Amino acid sequence: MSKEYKILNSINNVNDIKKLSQDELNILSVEVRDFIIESTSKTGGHLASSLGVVELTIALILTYDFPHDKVIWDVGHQSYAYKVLTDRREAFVDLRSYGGISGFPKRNESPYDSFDTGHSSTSISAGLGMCVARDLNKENYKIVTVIGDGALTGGMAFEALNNLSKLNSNYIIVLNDNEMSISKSEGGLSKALLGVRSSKRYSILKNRLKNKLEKNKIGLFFKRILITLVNIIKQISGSYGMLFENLDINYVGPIDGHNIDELVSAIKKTQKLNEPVIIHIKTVKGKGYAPAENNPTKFHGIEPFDISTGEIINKSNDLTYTKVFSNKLLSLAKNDERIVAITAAMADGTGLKEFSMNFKDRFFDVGICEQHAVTFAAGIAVSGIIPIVCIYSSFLQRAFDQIIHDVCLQNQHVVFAIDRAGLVGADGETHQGIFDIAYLRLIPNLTIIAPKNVKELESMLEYAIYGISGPVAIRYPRGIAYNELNDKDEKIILGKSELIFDGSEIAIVALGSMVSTAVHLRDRLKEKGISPIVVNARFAKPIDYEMIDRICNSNIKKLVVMEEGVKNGGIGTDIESYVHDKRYNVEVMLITLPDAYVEHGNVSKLREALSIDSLSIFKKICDE
Ligand SMILES: Cc1ncc(C[n+]2csc(CCOP(=O)(O)OP(=O)(O)O)c2C)c(N)n1
Repeated sequence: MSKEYKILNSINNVNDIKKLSQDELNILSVEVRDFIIESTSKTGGHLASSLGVVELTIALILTYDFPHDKVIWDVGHQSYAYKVLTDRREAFVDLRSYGGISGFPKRNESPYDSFDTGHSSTSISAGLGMCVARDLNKENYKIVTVIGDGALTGGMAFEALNNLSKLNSNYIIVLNDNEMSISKSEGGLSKALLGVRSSKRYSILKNRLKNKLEKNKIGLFFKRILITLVNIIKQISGSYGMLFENLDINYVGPIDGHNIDELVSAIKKTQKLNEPVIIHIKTVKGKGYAPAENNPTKFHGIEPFDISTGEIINKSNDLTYTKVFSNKLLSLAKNDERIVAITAAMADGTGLKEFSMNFKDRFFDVGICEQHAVTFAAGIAVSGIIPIVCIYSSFLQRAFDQIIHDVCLQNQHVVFAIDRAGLVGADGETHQGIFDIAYLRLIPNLTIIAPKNVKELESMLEYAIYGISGPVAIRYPRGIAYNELNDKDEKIILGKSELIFDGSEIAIVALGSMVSTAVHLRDRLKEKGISPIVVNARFAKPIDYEMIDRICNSNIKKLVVMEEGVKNGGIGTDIESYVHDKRYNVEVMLITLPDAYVEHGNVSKLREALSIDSLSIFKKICDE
C-alpha cells in the first residue's frame, strides 16, 4: 500500500507482533487504524466497529497462538484489524468487491478465520461447540469469542450463556461494550451493563481461591462460605458482574479496551481458569477517527468517503425503496393510531428513524432479536393494533418458526416489511436476501407481494394494512427505487397480477425487482421483431393462475418467469409445474438465482455473473 507504515510494514507474520515493545505496539495500533481508515475510505465497509477493537485484536494476538488457537468474531464486521494483522493486508484493496476478500470472517478465505459469521449473536454458541469438540478430541488449543453489547441482546447469545456453566475448560468471551449497536443500544441489558460500567472493578479473586480450595475436602466447605461471602459483598457494593455470575459464569471487568497492557494482563490471568470467563471491556466505537467517533451510526457501514471531512463521495440523492417505504409509512401512521412499527436494531437501515421521532410510543426497537420481534408483533396484533415488522430478508430467516407458529397459524394481521430482498451486494453470502420467497411461500395463510416500482410499493403498503386482514409480507430490494411504469397502476386485488404490455410469441412474468429487467428485455426483443407480453406478477403467493391460463391459451410458445430468489420454492418452479400439470404446450424458462449461496460483490456484477441481467436473459432466449 502507498503509505509508509513503520511498524505495520515490518510485520510479515502474525508472530512478529509478539516481538514488539510496548511503544511499538502503541504505534502499531495507530498505524492499523490509519490503514483501515485509508482503505475503507476507498472500498467502503464496516469502519467504526473495526476501529473500536484494534487494541483488543493486538492483545488477542499477543496472548493467543493463531491459527492454532481460534477466535470467533460475532457478526464479524469488526474483524478488519484481525484480517490486516493476520494474512490479508494486501488484499484490502479488493475488500468486499467481486472476487476480493469478504468483509466478514470466512473459513475458506484464511486459516486464521475459524468460524463464518455475518448474522449476529452466534459466537458464544459456536465457541462453546468448538470447546466441546476440542475436549472430546483431547486437543489443547484455546478458544476465544468476541461479542458486542448489541449482539449480546440476541436470544441466541442468552441461550448459549445458559449453557456455558457445563463447560469445564477454558473459554474466554470478550464482551466488547461500546454502548452502541448500529444505533444506541436499547433495552434492559444495556441498562444493566451501564451499571457494570460504573461499578468498581471486580477481580477474579473468587475463582482463584475457588480453584485452590477445591483441591481438598475442608477446602470445599470453605469454598461455599467464601462464595457466599463474596456474593454478598458484591451485591452490597453493587457489582453488576452478578448479572453473569448468577448464571455461574466468571466475570472480569470492566477493563479499558484501548489499553493493551490491561487487556493482556486480564486475558493471561483468565486463560488459567478451567471454566468459561466473560471479560467485559469498554471501548469507543469509531475510536481514533473523529468523524466516526462523533457519528458511529453513519460509520457503522459506510460507502467510500473523503477522509478529511468524513463525507461520502458520490452521495446519491436518488430515491431508495427504503425511503419510499419510510415516507409512506409515516403518512399512513399520521392518520391511523393503530399503526405501530417494530425493528430489530435496524431503525436506520429499515427507514424507521423518522417514524421513531414522530411516534415515540408506537415505535419499538427490540434489539437484535428478530424472533422476539415477530412474536411480539403477533401479541400486539391480537388486540387489533397493526404491527409493521421491518426486518431485512436475510435476518428474517431467524424468525421462521415465529412466523409460522405465532403469526400465520393464528392468521394474525401482521405486516412484514422485508427490505434488502434479493441481491444486496458487498455484504455477501450471509446477507443476500435470496431465500425469503422460498421459505415464506411454504407458510399457509401468508400473502406475499413485491412491488415493481416506487408507486406500487406505496400502494402495496396501503393494501397490506387496509386490504388484507391476515399476515402479509412485502418484499422490496436494496437501493435505488425503479421510478418508471408509473402510468401502470391498476388497483391491487388479492392474487391478481398486472398486465403491463400485451404481445405475442413470448410472455414474461416477472416478480418485483425483475419487472424492470423484463421491460429492458422487452426492448431488446422488440429490436429483434418480437413483442413479448410483460406481466407484473405482484403476488408471490397466491399466484395468479388465471393469468397463466390466459397466457398459455393464447399464441404464446415460451413463458419466461423471472424472480430474484433461489429456484427451489420460487414462483417459477410452481408455475412450471402448473403448466406441466395442465399439459399446456408452452415451454417454461425459469430465470432465478441458483440454489446456492451468492458471494459478495457489486449487485450489477453479480446479476451478470448469475445471468439474471436483461442481456444474459436475451442471449439465453436467442440461443434456444
Ligand atoms: C441477525 C442479525 N440482525 C441484524 C444484523 C445487523 N447488524 C450488524 S452489526 C449490528 C450491531 C452490532 O452491535 P454490536 O454487537 O454492539 O457491535 P458494534 O458494531 O457496536 O461493535 C447489527 C444490528 C445482523 N448482522 N444480524
